[in-house]
Amino acid sequence: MVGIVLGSESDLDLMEPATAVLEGLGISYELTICSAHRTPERAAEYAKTARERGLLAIIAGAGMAAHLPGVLAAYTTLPVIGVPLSRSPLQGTDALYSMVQMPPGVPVATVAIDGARNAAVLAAEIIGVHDEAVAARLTEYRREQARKVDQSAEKHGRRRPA
Ligand code: RP5
Repeated sequence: MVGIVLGSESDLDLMEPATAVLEGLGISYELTICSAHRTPERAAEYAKTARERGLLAIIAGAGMAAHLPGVLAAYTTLPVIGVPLSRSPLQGTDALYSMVQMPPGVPVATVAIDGARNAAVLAAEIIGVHDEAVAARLTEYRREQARKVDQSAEKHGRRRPA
């Protein structure tokens, strides 16, 4: 199971792509809203109990001074994937720097700004190291992407003689 944690209800729309990917890959998840600044104790408790609750990875999305993934990472040795969200006048660069610049020894695997989809794929890849069924579904997911690109090439590709 994957844990998805959002810093605020206002982050929901930007994080839904992660749930869609996990559902498509047949991976169960739990989603909660928990703030590193407004509910710091619950954030710590969430991370401290994550492993015993059966989580294999945590995806944390937040904007602005986005300390949520870093705080979760401080309290667990599960992999934490951070999604910096474009919820600020700085359009997510603030959250990106906050997540990607973790101190040595406590990493947050940071994806692109608003990269919830890739966060879910990365979580699936982590699970797929030991779960062959998930690895097989990821292979099919890649094939499907390739098919779409090939279809686009067929539809829009052109050669214009001089
Ligand atoms: C962050 O501050 C949240 O993750 C959100 O992206 C941003 C704004 O939160 P709200 O004021 O909308 O609750 O902590």
